[in-house]
Amino acid sequence: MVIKSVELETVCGITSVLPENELFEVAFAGKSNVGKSSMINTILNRKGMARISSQPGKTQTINFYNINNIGYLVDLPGYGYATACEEIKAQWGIMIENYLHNSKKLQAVFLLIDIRHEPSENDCMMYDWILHQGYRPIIIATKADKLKNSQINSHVSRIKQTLNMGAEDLLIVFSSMSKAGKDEILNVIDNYILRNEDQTPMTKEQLIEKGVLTARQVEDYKEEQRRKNGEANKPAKKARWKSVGKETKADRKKKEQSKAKKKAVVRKQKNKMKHR
Ligand SMILES: Nc1nc2c(ncn2[C@@H]2O[C@H](COP(=O)(O)OP(=O)(O)OP(=O)(O)O)[C@@H](O)[C@H]2O)c(=O)[nH]1
Ligand SMILES: [Mg+2]
Repeated sequence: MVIKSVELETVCGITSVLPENELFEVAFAGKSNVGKSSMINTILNRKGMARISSQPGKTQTINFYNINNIGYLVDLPGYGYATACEEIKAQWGIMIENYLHNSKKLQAVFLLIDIRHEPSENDCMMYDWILHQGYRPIIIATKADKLKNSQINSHVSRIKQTLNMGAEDLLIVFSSMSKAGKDEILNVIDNYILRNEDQTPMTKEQLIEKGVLTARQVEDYKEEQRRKNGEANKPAKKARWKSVGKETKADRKKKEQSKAKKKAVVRKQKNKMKHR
């Protein structure tokens, strides 16, 4: 993706109502000071677009950057900002959760982790929360320039292990200093979210075909389709019954048929015996 235009379109604070955007959204989460805003500036090629600071807690709002009028990069406030008061921290948490839970256009969530450190308890909680919301988190291991090349692999393994990542889950090593990983992030946005021909978001069918969606997202989509087709809940109910080990109508019919078959065989054998 070539960045042609960027505009900070919406800024949401604790009391703001979140926008109902028409275009797709991609969000960047991570603890305070991990380098979210720096990463957004790097991939957008704009030095001062997202405000950065060596003081944690710089981004205190949810910022929606409109790119090329095709979608939004969403800069989230960092969690775990130690010196913020508990009440503010809780409100930020609610704001982030509310956004991740309710956005209808959110297509992917990137979670940034400082490559130098083992993911914290908060990082693990965030990872699980994103999974729970039905997204497959894409990890960006930031500040790679602070490690020697020879250290990178072992730090990556530690992050994957601590977060309990699957072999197919994505992790991108990134540095806003060297710009390493920048193209990879843009490629992920291109390949996982946009159709290459016209740069519009992929349809759910295309995402399923590419294997991008989690099992839960696929189930939700199927359920939505069933509802649209007026078959609300029927197959889902069947699946639910099966999952708790209950017998469905079809199971019962099968059982009865096999009983009848067995009876017929016994009857046949008895008849044979009689005629001997
Ligand atoms: N060496 C190095 N420093 C970085 C890198 N990315 C960010 N930083 C520095 O880390 C500090 C925090 O960066 P931000 O981009 O403001 O972090 P943030 O995650 O947006 O922080 P909050 O807004 O508080 O959530 C700044 O001093 C950056 O210059 C990087 O890749 N390498
Ligand atoms: Mg920030």
